[in-house]
Amino acid sequence: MCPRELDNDGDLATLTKPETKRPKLYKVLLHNDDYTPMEFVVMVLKDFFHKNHDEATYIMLTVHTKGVGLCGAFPFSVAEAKVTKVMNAARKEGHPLLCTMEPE
Ligand code: TYC
Repeated sequence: MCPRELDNDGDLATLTKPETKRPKLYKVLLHNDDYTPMEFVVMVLKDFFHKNHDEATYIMLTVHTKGVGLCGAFPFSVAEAKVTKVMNAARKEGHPLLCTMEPE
């Protein structure tokens, strides 16, 4: 709805300032486990999150040492699709890798 205010005549005046709504974003997270190979996690970060080799390696090592790491932040349906693709790829290869999303 357009924002409105009362002008000094008491009429309704429509403000011209456009509403700029930022879409709500969801963080996609990778979680550490003891079994998923490091190379598989690097591949996931390159193929599904468009990271280069150095970025992917850095994020993978962050997850490995700290337990969790950020892959990126996306609108809900994009984040949901990425989580599904990562989990399907991991299960297909028999890895227990966990990928989750949460509001930013
Ligand atoms: N900890 C795993 C290993 O030592 C590597 C790993 C990194 C697993 C990141 C999951 O999200 C992960 N093989």
